[in-house]
Amino acid sequence: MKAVPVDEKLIPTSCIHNCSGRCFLHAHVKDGVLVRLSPGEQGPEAPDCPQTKACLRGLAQRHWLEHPDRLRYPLKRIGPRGEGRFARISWEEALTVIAAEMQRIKTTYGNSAIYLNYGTGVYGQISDAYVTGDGQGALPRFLNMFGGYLRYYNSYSAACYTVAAPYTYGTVEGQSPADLPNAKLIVLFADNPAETRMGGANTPYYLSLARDKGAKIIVIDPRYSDTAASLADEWIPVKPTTDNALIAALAYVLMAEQLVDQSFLDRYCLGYDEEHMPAGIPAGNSFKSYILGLGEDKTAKTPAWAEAVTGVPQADIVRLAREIGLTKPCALLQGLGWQRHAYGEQPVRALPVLAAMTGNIGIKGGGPGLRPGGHKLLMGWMPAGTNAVAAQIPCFTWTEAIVNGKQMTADQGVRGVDCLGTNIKLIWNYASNTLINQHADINATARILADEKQCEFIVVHDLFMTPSAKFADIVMPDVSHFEREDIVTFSSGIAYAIYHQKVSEPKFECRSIYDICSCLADRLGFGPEYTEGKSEQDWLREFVKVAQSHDGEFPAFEEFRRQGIYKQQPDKPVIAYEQQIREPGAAPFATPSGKIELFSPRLWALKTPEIPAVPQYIPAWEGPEDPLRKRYPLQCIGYHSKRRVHSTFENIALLEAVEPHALWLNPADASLRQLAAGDKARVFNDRGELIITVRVTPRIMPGVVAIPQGAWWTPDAGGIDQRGSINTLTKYRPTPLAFGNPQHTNLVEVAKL
Ligand SMILES: Nc1nc2c(c(=O)[nH]1)N[C@H]1C(S)=C(S)[C@@H](COP(=O)(O)OP(=O)(O)OC[C@H]3O[C@@H](n4cnc5c(=O)[nH]c(N)nc54)[C@H](O)[C@@H]3O)O[C@H]1N2
Ligand SMILES: Nc1nc2c(c(=O)[nH]1)N[C@H]1C(S)=C(S)[C@@H](COP(=O)(O)OP(=O)(O)OC[C@H]3O[C@@H](n4cnc5c(=O)[nH]c(N)nc54)[C@H](O)[C@@H]3O)O[C@H]1N2
Ligand SMILES: [Mo]
Repeated sequence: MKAVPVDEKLIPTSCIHNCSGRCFLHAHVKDGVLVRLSPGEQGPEAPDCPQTKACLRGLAQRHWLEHPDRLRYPLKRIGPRGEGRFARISWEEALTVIAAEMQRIKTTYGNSAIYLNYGTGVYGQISDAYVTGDGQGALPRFLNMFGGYLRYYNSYSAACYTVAAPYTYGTVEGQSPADLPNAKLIVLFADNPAETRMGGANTPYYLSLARDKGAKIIVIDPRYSDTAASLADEWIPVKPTTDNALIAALAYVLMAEQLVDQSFLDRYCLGYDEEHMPAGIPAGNSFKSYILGLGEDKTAKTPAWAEAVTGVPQADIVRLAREIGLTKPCALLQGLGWQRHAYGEQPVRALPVLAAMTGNIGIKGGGPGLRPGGHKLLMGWMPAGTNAVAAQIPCFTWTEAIVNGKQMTADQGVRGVDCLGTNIKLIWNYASNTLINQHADINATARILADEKQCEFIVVHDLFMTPSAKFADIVMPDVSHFEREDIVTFSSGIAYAIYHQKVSEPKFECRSIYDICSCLADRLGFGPEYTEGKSEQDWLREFVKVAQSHDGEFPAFEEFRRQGIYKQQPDKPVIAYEQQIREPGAAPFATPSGKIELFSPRLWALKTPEIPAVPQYIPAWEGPEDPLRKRYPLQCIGYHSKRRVHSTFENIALLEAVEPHALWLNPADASLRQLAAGDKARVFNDRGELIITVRVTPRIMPGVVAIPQGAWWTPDAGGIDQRGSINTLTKYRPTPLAFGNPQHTNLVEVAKL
């Protein structure tokens, strides 16, 4: 046990934010006050059962819990919506208004007009903000009992990934990160785990073990990311949105130099070459024909062709292809950065082709060219029952559903009904800054939200007066997870559950989501059904019983609560699609053909040029080939930085001191604009303008700039964002198949302020 002063109590707690981490922490509490956080004790570090590795953000959370700006009381809007003027009200008044508005909107427009917005600020079996799977937790339970609500599907994280990858494999299976040390070569495309899969996800840990064992690591990214800087042997910069051209040329070289595992392709894949196409498809449509220029575009995807598109020198492309073709096993990993683009579906399906061409699928040290996966721990949830509203929209399209929901159909991604039939009239925005800050095209969104005739009622439940909270009609102050109990689980190389005890008493008049939903349920006439007379801890006891029923070693409730963490130590790492490769007859892939569909008949049937049946390079709007570059010559990408979790922790000054928010700009682009490090610059396009400090660095390729996503939009009187929120510049244009968010595809100009 840790040595602590006698007057300090150690209480198990966690980090429950959306960083792909979920770390176990100890709260050091003195006289009821949190004095510091330290990494929770978890026994020795071991590759088959690694520790969750708390980061600076997690350890700095005292500054967040005790922040002077914490919301204290319920508030109601007193000025025009979005202006940010509020008056304190009582909970009585807040709950009365919310209940009345819910009733009014239900009666006037029906339950489908009530939208629970995407949010990821809180994870937990009771208080989860992100509506996953069948949509469980306290808030969905409440809304279902009220008659249902309009749900979203997809995420802002991985829309293209989760929609496109199953067209190739039928399912989405990732290889355990614990298997990475078996690889001889690891190539990361648009993947920055050193910043985005730290903590419990542990990918940097396994990458460093792999490197220690002699594996070569290559990073493909327009930025020399922290992953490239800290873990890689080589960095290959590529122009954003052009990875498909790079992969096509890699495939071309593999073909030209006979580095292709033809027997793997013949045995397991559909549509690699003309000999393995489904019946009825005209010649020239296989992947190989596309690469060799025998298809419709009559363009061979040679390294010279790809150099012009991607900016990667042809010699580097040839060398990389040889390395991938000759080094086995090779793990090809994709991040989510390249699918948050105009045609984000395309790279997702392209990397698996390389994995198949090199026979790396289903083997140790290799992998399917997807993202890391692993084990899952089953835990009970606060049951939500069923949602009487069948309609679902892609989470990115909610602004469209405010304006044009009545007409939205499958063409706009609507599922469950033929036509949505109503516009969104009420938004419940819980633990989310996606109402404005994290959604695309902030200025357009602000105009939509400001119109009270469109969306008639907005409630925000948060800890701070975020840019989103400023658009609320009623703001409710939440307790943080340090002020309530819950269980949070995480799946990665290992699966684990953390019990976070209450560390300090709720501040001011802050109330949890369960508390609020219970009070509202009372007012709306289903209080007893909602709570079943149970406290939060009563529910948690039930959830643990579920975990115990799946895992005989799961500890008793009291022990789990006292310990704070339970880890399932896996027997062995998951090797994705191992069975399908070992027993092809007995275990087909879950695609219609049972094969790995490099050519997808289902996509072919869509007959949409923007959704080809084999993954292709499609020049992006606002990509390097868009004529708009004459006016806005720089590609502006976002990325998820270690500084924040999205917009959460934006207000912790200590973290800002560690990594100040800044625009990455190559020295060549800086000197063209007479900009020096530390200067303030304007970044703008037709959608908006922001002011940001410039970081002049060769860590970003010329022609590309980067802004870490998540800074809080802070418009001045003229609408110019003074802080540098990248969504001031991003575009609302859903991707063609997944209706995903292309928030990394933007053209801008930068100028000295
Ligand atoms: N341009 C651009 N935009 C992006 C992205 C990008 O890469 N580029 N990434 C997208 C992705 S992948 C995602 S997942 C989304 C994330 O977007 P969001 O899910 O909106 O995540 P956050 O911005 O962290 O907002 C979480 C909110 O929860 C609040 N919160 C934290 N703890 C609590 C709590 O205990 N109770 C309550 N009630 N509130 C709490 C925080 O104060 C914050 O306002 O952003 C997307 N937006
Ligand atoms: N510290 C921290 N960790 C996080 C989060 C956070 O906010 N903060 N958010 C979590 C969440 S919800 C998510 S979804 C994940 C996302 O995590 P990631 O999958 O890592 O996503 P990004 O940071 O958007 O992009 C990864 C990399 O892709 C690069 N990139 C952008 N465009 C392109 C391109 O066209 N081609 C190539 N080759 N590279 C490109 C970017 O420069 C970046 O380095 O991170 C999670 N982890
Ligand atoms: Mo995400």
